[in-house]
Amino acid sequence: MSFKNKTLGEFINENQHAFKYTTGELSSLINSIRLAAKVVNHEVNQAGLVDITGAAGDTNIQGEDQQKLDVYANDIFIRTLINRNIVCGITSEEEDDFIVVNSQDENHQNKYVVLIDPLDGSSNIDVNVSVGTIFSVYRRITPIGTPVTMDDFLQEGRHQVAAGYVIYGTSTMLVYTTGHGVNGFTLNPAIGTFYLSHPDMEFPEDGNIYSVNEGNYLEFPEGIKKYIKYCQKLEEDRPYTSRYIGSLASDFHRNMIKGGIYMYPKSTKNPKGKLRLLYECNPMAFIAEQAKGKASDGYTRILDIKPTELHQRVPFICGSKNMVEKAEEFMKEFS
Ligand code: P6P
Repeated sequence: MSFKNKTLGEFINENQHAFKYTTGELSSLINSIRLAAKVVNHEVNQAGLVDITGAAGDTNIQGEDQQKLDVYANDIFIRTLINRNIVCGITSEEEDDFIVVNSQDENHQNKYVVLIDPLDGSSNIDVNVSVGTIFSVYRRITPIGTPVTMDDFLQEGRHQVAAGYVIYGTSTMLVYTTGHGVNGFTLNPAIGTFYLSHPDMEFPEDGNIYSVNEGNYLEFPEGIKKYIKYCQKLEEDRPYTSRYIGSLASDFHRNMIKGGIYMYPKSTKNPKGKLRLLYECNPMAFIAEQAKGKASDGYTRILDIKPTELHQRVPFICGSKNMVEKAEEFMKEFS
């Protein structure tokens, strides 16, 4: 890593003006994510050595066995966000209900809510495969000075003011947008600093990688089945390559760099899909569109879906624009 690269802190300060609401709050918010990511990264990287892997012995509202690192990451991100006194509310995959943050001056002057999947893909932890953190930021819509309500969290994804993910992989990266493009920062662990390594990230308009759990093939909608067979068809620019890490941030990140499509369709096992709209699909869809990609549920733009509950699930198709549109064509033809 060349030290001539801009640091995350320098980048945030340089782009402060671009964030229409900021009075330095965005900087503090992204900096709190940065700090928490470094702390979680330290634990993830030594997961095999300390008693931090395996099940925590509890289940979350999704009915999923909480891994110890899930609980640890959740605690770190929530505590860091609260300590920075920027947010007025937090929703986490690991929390049944949203958290009302009573700002230190106790009069709810903070303007932002954060929705987070603190450790996505945690089932990969014990087998040393990359995992991620996904976050989404909105400006509250209820009156400042009052406790946040559910309405502050159930905004359409197009109202996000920032979104990003961290990948704890062969290197640790923070990728985020505030609505002015997508930029990627790589952690230099020797000095604990994130450096701008992937400026202005964009999805290639087309690609030849498709990511889907084909173990669920028989349960997929007909349109998805037809699209998968289209990807596998022997023709001049096919068959495509199938790549599926089982960690959304990692599959998304690879597709954004190389071109590709990620799909988590509905199935009989997951009649509304598996991925959560508020803290997985919306942030990834915001990033995708800012990177000239596309994200839908097969029919509707993800960012236009009106949420009705905190942990609701939606079918998710996301990636290179032409590939998503091809999949949507099959969904329309065979709906
Ligand atoms: P499956 C991880 O639990 C996750 O939410 C995404 O990160 C990942 O792409 C997907 O679920 C994996 O789910 O059912 O294929 O194991």
